[in-house]
Amino acid sequence: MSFLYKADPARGAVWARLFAQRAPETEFRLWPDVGDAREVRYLAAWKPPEDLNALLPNVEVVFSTGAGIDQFDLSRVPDHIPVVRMVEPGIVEGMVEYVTQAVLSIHRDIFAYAHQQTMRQWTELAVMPASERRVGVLGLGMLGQAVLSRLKAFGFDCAGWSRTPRHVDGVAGYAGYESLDAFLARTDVLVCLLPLTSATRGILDKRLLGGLPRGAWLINVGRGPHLNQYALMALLDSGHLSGAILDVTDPEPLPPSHPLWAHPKVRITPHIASATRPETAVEVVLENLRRHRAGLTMIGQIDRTQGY
Ligand code: NDP
Ligand code: OXD
Repeated sequence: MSFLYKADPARGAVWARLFAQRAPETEFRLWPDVGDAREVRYLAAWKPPEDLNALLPNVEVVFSTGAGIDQFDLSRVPDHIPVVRMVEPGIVEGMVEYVTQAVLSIHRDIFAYAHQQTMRQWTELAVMPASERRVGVLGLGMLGQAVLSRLKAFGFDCAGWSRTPRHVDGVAGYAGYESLDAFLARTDVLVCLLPLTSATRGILDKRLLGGLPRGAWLINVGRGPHLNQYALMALLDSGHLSGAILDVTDPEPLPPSHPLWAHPKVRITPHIASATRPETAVEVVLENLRRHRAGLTMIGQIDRTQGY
């Protein structure tokens, strides 16, 4: 029984070492060294090969090496094969760190001070109590919930929006499109942690961003295609929004001539908010292999009808 890994080769080498230590009975193969493809039962990939069915005819489970699954063309994965995304503590920790630093940088005026520094200016700005800063997270899943729990501990006034009602201690919950306007109207810092699906593509548009109070900020750590980048720039230029921190763009990377690169109110990072950590991810994958053999639902198994 073989397990094939098709993603970043340097990380793959770490997965290979961990598999050798933790599951020596499983033969671990690193793409493109597929070997006898008929022996491959499990595939872990950032993007599966396009001809998955023809290339790996005996695959029983396809794992995403990321938390998101939008990079998969699910129509090419036969219906009987379960698709499992990465639900593991390492990726959660990374996202909590990134969003916390982004919210705190906004909250403590780090961008305004960076601008002051370019002018050799030494001016104190008033500090707003965290309890008066309203943070709202789109997406109350694995990542949104963890981020909100940490931000709550700083005392921020927190809310979250999801498709179905979710409870997070101390966080105001909003569910469904009928509650979106009310959620936006109380949000000074909006964090997007939605999966990219047909329902959420382009959701961060003129209407949604325009529904935020004047002076609000956007942190997009979901996916680039959630955001209409031209609507964002128009709202930044009109002063409706104060700034944006974008870890994801469309496309990635943006072409050198793209106006977002040089926009004074935009900070860009190259999709590094979080990544699967092999040490913790391999444990979850091994648990999932056990569950699969026992006929149990796996951790992170997606609902194909929802696309996440
Ligand atoms: P989950 O699947 O655990 O959670 C998704 C959340 O979004 C759920 O609360 C879900 O609602 C909600 N949601 C989905 N569709 C809608 C909709 N149409 N309307 C309202 N709410 C909706 O995902 P994760 O938290 O694990 O990850 C979220 C995303 O973060 C990933 O898909 C990926 O795109 C991105 N990501 C980015 C990384 C980066 O480095 N920038 C790293 C890792 C992930 P409900 O609870 O009702 O199901
Ligand atoms: C992910 C990502 O989805 O890295 O895991 O973006």
